[in-house]
Amino acid sequence: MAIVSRIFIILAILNAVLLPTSTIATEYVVGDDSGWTIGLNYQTWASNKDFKVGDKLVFNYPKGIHNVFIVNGSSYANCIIPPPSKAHTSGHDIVSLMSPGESWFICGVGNHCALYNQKLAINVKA
Ligand SMILES: *[C@@H]1O[C@H](CO)[C@@H](O)[C@H](O)[C@H]1NC(C)=O
Ligand SMILES: [Cu+2]
Repeated sequence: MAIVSRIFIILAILNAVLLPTSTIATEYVVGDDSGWTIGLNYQTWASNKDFKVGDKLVFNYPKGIHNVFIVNGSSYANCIIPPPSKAHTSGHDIVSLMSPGESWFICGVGNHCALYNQKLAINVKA
């Protein structure tokens, strides 16, 4: 076999092996071991991360103590809680980041958002 076609085959194999890993989705546990709670600064948590479309956020918390709403920018800024039917309440809520741009999340329990800053804003890259 000619050396050129051997090189071609090796490159094709490398491409098949390496390419998917470079586009693999990352799963981020919000707040890491602390989870989704009050008394944490989620902007600090997010600040060293590069979120991209296809990644996932995992919100861990004791069921019933917190919840998760995916909200718009003004709801985030002013802690406007959407209708309860929109809440994620499992205690292990996995949210896929589907579109590029800003994404906002708040807790809708009590005044966790307004008084305890339980809110997260991230920028999702394409
Ligand atoms: C943002 O979300 C809040 C809470 O659900 C809602 O009341 C408001 O109308 C929304 N604003 C826009 C611009 O969609
Ligand atoms: Cu909460």
